[in-house]
Amino acid sequence: MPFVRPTQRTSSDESKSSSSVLKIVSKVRTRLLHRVNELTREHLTSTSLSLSRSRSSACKAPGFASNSASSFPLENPRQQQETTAAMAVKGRHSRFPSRKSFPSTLGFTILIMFTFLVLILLALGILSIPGSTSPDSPRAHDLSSIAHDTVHRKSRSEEDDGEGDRWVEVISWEPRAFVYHNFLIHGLSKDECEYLINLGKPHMKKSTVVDSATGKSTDSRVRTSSGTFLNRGSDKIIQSIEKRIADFAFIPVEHGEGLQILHYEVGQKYEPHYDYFADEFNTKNGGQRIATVLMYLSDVEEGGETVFPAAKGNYSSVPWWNELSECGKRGLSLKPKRGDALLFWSMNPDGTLDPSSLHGGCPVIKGNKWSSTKWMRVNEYKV
Ligand SMILES: O=C(O)CCC(=O)C(=O)O
Repeated sequence: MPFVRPTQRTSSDESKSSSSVLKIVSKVRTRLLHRVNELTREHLTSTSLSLSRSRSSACKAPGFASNSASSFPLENPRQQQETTAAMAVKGRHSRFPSRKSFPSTLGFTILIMFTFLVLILLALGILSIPGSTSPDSPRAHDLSSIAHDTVHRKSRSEEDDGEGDRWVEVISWEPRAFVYHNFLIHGLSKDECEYLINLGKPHMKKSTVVDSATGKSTDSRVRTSSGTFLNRGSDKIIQSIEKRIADFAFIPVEHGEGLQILHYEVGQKYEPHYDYFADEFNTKNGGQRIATVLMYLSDVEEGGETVFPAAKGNYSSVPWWNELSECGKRGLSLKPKRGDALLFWSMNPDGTLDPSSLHGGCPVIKGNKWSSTKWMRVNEYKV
């Protein structure tokens, strides 16, 4: 399958389309003005014609011809009467609008012009239909409101001894990214974070990346963490976490690769990359990677943020901006928080790859970072 990146809409495309809209608007305006002028001229002509006709018939005795250019010689009064009657009939079918029809034609033209103007203002976003947007709804890509755009769930402490509320937060629409706070149970009697760390710890190896030319895993300075994979569904706790991930992402458990446990020490990182593949070899089983759920198994004192350098929006407006490292300030970033899960999509709803899903793990500056990644495929991933 050829690797094709979808084209992005640029600001020059936008200015081209708005200049063509303006051209159309000015053309229509000129034509409408021209039509109004034409109607006005026709009205004046028909008014002066009927005025001159009524003046001549009022001033002249029957049987006398006028010298004016609009009159004609008449043989006798009877002939004149017939001719006047014929003119009256003809006048009713005249090409010119009658005095009565003129105001309605003009009114109709003005109405059309007004409707057209309203439509243009709506299309350009200068006008909006009342009730279609609320004054409280945030504008696209406005990230300042995200901290409290949440769906609250039953508190963990009410159902078991976990910590904190469970709630979902939208952190970005390009890429589509959501945080599920307190996704993993990390309470006194049950701690899924600790459980996953302990399962992975004895098997940690230097992490690898996929070589896009060969499709094979290779060692790289781009990714300096260590990690290991856990088999899908290998025990009850893993099954329960995988079921929760499937519910969160609306992607069946069977589409998921095995959980990966990752450990970053001070200075270790994962440079910005895509989770989708650029080779055919890695998509044979399950197709392309569609979404990722990244679970934080530990807090990190400093650094270690997950950063999206190509995210659209004013990412410096996030409420946690001042807590971010230099690397974290290079895009939309999330600070690791024990128990939280980040879901983001590598593909758009239309099935194209989303280049705004570029992401990386910033170097840890102080402390340790433990996390677990679940990659999900478009189709069933056979294990
Ligand atoms: O650790 C992180 O924050 C990023 C990890 C990552 O990019 C991945 O696992 O694909």
